[in-house]
Amino acid sequence: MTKAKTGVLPVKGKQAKSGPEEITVSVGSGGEWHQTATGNQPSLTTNQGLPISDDQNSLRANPSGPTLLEDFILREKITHFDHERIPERIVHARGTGAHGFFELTQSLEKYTTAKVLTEVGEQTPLFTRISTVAGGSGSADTPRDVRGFAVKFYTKEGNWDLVGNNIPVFFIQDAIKFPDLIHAVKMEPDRGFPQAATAHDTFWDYISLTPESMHMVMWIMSDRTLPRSLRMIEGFGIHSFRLVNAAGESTFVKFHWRPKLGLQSTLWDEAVKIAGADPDFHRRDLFEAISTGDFPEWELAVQLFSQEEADAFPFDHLDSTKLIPEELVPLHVIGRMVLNRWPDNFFAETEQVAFCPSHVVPGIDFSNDPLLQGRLFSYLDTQLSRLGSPNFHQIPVNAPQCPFANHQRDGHMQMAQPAGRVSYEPNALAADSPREQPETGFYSAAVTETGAKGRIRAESFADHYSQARQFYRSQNAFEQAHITSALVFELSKVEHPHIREAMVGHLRHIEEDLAQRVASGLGMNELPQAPVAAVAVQELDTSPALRLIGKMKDTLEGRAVGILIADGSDAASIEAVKQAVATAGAKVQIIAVKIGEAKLANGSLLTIDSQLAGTPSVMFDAVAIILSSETAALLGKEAAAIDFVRDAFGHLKAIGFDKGGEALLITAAIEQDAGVIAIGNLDRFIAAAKTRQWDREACVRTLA
Ligand code: HDE
Repeated sequence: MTKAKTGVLPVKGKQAKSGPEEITVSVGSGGEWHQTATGNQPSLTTNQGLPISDDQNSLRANPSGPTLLEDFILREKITHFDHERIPERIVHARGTGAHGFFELTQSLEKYTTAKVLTEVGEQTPLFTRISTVAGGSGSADTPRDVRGFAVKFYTKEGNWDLVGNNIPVFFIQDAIKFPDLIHAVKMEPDRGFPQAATAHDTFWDYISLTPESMHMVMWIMSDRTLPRSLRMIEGFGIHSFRLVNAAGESTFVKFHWRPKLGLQSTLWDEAVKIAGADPDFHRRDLFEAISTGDFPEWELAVQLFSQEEADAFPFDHLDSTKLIPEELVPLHVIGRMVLNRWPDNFFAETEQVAFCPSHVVPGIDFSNDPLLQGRLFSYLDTQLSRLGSPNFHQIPVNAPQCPFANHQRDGHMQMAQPAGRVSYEPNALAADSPREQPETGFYSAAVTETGAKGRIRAESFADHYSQARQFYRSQNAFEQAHITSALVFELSKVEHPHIREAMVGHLRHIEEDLAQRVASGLGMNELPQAPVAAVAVQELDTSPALRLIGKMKDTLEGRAVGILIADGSDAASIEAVKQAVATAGAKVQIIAVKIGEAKLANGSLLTIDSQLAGTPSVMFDAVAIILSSETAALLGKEAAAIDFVRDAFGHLKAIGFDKGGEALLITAAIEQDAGVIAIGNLDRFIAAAKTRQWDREACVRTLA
């Protein structure tokens, strides 16, 4: 390399704090930049440790000649790059995760020997990954979809993986149906679309022929599948598990995660627009919350019940399409989870983390739920194919944080180097080799199994509509309208009329009015025939705990408010809104047509956080419009500004305004209802910002 020039580059921003103050840069004869190691910087090397003199130019026969095969440095670098990807997860490919801890506040000693559930005050490290189900790893964060909620506890007695979802029930009752369900929801195989969407023929064809999925269908058509933030979703272990105590007695348990910030969802139109404005909306939100020290937190709660109590339930708790209403078996909060550390490396941790429901600890055991039983096989198998080695437990994010030892040896990518000649047991040659622990080791609950073997679906699994009805009837009028409209939207995308008709037929068993509204939304003249139900639909008591709106908290904590301003805006008004929002625990962003600085009416300069064209109001929970009358007139001609306020209005958000802001609202034909508030009345604005203006909905869109 001929060095034409050598100089020193100042390093700007964040990097400068942790990294070197200056980087030495030399410019090669071809104009490319070289960064050369100084005394305290590490050498760039190959994977074999060979120092590299030039990482910008491959080895060529002469300045304009061919590249030589001999260039082992080029080949090593490119070969590694070619193998950078591993197979993405078959389901739940799109996800994000973080480290944190679980702290037990209530001992379950009466029920289990598991230390993680008995040692009050202990903090157990954990890694949590939250995902969508249907889309590929590059899909957007906000499609209508179930969210996976998987937690790996690194306990003193081995890893415990609680691999759940944000919905407490599932589509199917038996694991053997899972590949068909997933094939139906994923991209259609002949055309390769739609990505991350249930609104297509194969999904609804399968669902219409799978009545057991009707309860789950009610949940996925609700706004639960449109979360505002991953910090604002619940998590459920879904299946019944068993806790086993020191006397060997077992108790059934269901696990629930409840977000400290309460539940929040977006509206469908909003979720669709967020996907365009910021496909990483949820991932970014989690990253920003953790990196600014606003650590997401959930309570862990359990429902505990005996076999005798289960026998009296009007459903079978081993059926994953059923839930146990909180009103029937109350929730006991036993601890909290805090996510407080973002991974160093997305691939190494979030991508390579391998959850398996079969990872349990002594004192936790499985139930006979046939869906869970199938999962006990599936996850280990999928990790072998995804991570390519039976040694995937050695990857740091997967490795237990307690000592582990056995006689399993070798295999692809073995990282451990066990010494000695003994790799079997029993043995009398190595006194220090690992041995069984009859007292404290894992044991299964001693359950007696009787009955004839066969491919059988229990009769107690036959009721497919009662809990679907219970869920629908438990929702308020707004929630019911969203479910109904979601069904109309989804089925309107289905090309085959017989699938639409079959679905509306099922809905008749859930609620005649629901079926009627969906049929009318789909332009059907007559209600189709309902299919024969295997058993009569039961009238179960409604369960207010199943409502989403009921679980929203009256708070702005963890959320965001956007203030649209321009040159000439009033500094005091902006400051007052900023203060009030910050006091309420939310973030503020200042938006203007251009980034840089705005010159306010009093001559002061204000830094703009985001450009209007790239920051629609879907990014915020509420907005304030603070403008001079001149800039309001200019913005009235700006499509992005009109969309900003119209969308905020259409998405039922609070809108604060000053005199100039009001002029923009008038241009955008925004009616001043109870949620459109002069910012002179800041308390009212903040109170309205905490919620949605549900009553406005009837004025802005036609729901089914
Ligand atoms: Fe999964 N599921 N699943 N699943 N699942 C996977 O494992 C499977 C089910 C869930 O963030 C896969 O590592 C079968 C229910 C989550 O890494 C795979 C059945 C629930 C995640 C698999 C189910 C879940 C997965 C794909 C029917 C809620 C993401 C990649 C019996 C309780 C975990 C992988 C992560 C991932 C199989 C049903 C939750 C293929 C066979 C019910 C949160 O093994």
